[in-house]
Amino acid sequence: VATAAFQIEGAAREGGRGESIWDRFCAQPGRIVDASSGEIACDHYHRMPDDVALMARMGVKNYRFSIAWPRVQPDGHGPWNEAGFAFYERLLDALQAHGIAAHLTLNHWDLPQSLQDQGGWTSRETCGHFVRYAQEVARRFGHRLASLVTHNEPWVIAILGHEQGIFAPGVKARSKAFQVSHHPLLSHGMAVKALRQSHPQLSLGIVLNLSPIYPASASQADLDKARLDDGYIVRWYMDPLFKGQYPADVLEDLGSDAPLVAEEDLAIISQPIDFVGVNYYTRNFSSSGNPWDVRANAQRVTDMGWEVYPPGLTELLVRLHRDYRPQALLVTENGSAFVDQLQDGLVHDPERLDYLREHIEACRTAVLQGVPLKGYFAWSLLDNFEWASGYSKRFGLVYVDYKTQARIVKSSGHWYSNFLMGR
Ligand code: IFM
Repeated sequence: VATAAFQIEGAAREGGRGESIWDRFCAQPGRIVDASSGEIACDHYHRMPDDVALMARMGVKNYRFSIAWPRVQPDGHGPWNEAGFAFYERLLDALQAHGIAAHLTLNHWDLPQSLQDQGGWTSRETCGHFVRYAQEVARRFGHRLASLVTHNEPWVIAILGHEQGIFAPGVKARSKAFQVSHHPLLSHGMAVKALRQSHPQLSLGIVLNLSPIYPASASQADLDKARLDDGYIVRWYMDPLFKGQYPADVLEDLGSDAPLVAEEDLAIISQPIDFVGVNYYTRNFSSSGNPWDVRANAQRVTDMGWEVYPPGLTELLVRLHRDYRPQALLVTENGSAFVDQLQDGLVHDPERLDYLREHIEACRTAVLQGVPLKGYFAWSLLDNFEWASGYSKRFGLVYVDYKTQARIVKSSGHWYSNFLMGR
């Protein structure tokens, strides 16, 4: 199962944690649909031992979580916060005691606000700060990790955070967005280079949100648009990582909004990595006219309005293997939001159960086609803070009653647990 720090931890002002860009963003009126924040979230900071014990009871053997950078280095460049590191040390101890492997993500979006004040991901200097943070985390915890991920979904940081402005830091500037898309990739390469020296045994990768893109019709204009959108979503990230170049069609389309890329950058970005993490939720359609209307025709959609389309996962994995030959692929997130009702102490969620089962089946199909798929993480262990949607969307295998913080395993969670235990 997978989670992320800002979405579950809470304790935003405890233990010396610094402010993150998401704390600042949530405090701005109108940013989060239910006007909520990560202040308390699932209170995982205080309930961590119980949450880990729950995972263990569910038969979970691999846990993907992230470190809140401002918890361990409040301003992103100055002193380390020992109380922050102590929390993650306790988490690793608890996981180890239960025989659960730890998969750590360094950046799941909660950049220290003070780095944002100096330009955040638009600034090349943030890359240097990120590498020092990566090195310190690896120095303390590297020997205890099954894998380490540099960044989660750089597309989201760039596009939702800096082009559309609907995620933190809420910037709306296309020229900045593509500079931002470059810096997490660059800092990924820089961190991998440094960690290879210090921790040659550590399994290193990056996590991308990827979808297959379908043309809305067979018209040439829609086919062309789908190809370009594939460039923006898939190739813009995979090509520099595996081919050491940005895709020419996207660069041309970007024109003056293309990022400044120093001569050595692409060689740094394309460091060999041990795996690519794929976050898959749905497929997308592209049309030269109105881009998203076509999805209204989908038969099955989740509470996010995303189509349920398991074959898209097989198709994506097969294509990534064919075009890029990564050493290994992991599905680092896959899951669905549905409206859940807690009734008589139970949550019956057949749609989420079907979603899970069908996507795991889609993974199996990919493996049978020769894809080196080495793992699958369900998103998410718990209902949690779903960014701009606040607490209005529930992705958990475990229901969280936010009034009492009670955890109730949903029927999908029971099904998954049986699956994990081979029952
Ligand atoms: O909740 C998010 C997660 O933080 C990143 N990937 C997508 C999930 C669902 O929107």
